Amino acid sequence: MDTQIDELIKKEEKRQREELQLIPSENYASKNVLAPLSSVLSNKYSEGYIGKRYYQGNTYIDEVENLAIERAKKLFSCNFANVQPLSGTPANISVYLALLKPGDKIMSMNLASGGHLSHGSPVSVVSTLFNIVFYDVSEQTGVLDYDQILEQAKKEKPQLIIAGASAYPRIIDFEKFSQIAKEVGAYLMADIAHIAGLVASELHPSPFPFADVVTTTTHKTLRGPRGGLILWNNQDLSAQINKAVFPGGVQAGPHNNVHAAKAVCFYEAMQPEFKTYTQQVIINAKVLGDELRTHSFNLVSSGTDNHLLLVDLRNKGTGGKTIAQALDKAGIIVNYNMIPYDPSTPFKPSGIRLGTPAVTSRGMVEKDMVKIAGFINQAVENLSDDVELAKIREQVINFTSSFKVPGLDT
Ligand code: DSN
Repeated sequence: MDTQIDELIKKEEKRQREELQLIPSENYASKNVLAPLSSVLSNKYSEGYIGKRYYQGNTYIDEVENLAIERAKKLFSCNFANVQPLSGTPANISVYLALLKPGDKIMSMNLASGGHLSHGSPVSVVSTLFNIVFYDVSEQTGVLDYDQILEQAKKEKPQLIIAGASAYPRIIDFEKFSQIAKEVGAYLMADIAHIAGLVASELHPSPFPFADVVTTTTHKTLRGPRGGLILWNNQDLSAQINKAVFPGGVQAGPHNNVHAAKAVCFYEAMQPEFKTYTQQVIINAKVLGDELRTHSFNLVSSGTDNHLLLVDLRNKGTGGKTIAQALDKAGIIVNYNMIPYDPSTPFKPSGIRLGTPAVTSRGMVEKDMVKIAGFINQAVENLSDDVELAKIREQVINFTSSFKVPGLDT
């Protein structure tokens, strides 16, 4: 045994057990999802696709990948799936390479409005390959304005429109996006990485049949292993999408252990208990948001329809980074984040982003959200007082100790 690594894993287990995990893109995978990740499936090379590998010995690897594909298609009600993307960004880049030529125009959500780096941020390779234009949420409401997006699309004439976000707390209307894309002759890609679990439970409208291609990760609200996934309906797109993933250059040898864990995750997401879970995720986010508002925290868009909250901290007189760091000292894990039209920079943004997928996986319900909002408020009121923050941390550890940790205890 590598005692150094073993010790670090134990420390991380303790951290995940004791602290409040409120990063909206994180979750606790079950033991059944975690088990295949450390299996012998990790030993095998299998470049290529089922029945068409560049390596021998892939009989069972093919069966694993086929099971993952069939379950993904069933879960999201679509015709085709590629389960090989290593994560969300490789999935997104594969789709761009499949559908576009270098220099084509992508219209996507601005990072500050809730978009994602891989949607064409200037710091991403995507912006060097393609011409990027961003749409924003309304400055007044913090919500997408579809009329304004249509006008912009007519003017910009993009070849691809991306609907999807990393920090948008409201329902995304994929049907409206598809009307806009059709009107300007663009493909529509939906990136549902954050909301995949809600879509799988029919608690957020599905991007099908509206989007040409859907990408997601499997480890956020879907509660699977770290990984990506591409879904689509039109067979005419199959060759180009699969070719972009491999051998097109985004990645080579697939991670077969992760395919198996994805298959388990898709199975789990089809069970009635998963819908009960995702319903509670949404209820918890609403309650947490309402409680934070009673402590005079301002929420972008004034609330949430999904699993996440974006807090505009400008009335607190302190930036998101300082607050996220103070909350960390108090055992409350969130991330600092830009807010729409943020007057500050991505390194010192004016917001924090938090969500309820992980705490709900631990069995927390409405009354626990009231408690969590109280801890957050207490910590923010004692930002520079390390002694007080340490006392809050003790209370947090005492609070979390009565909740089991999926993957460790259950
Ligand atoms: N890191 C993911 C998130 O937190 O939303 C996106 O890459």
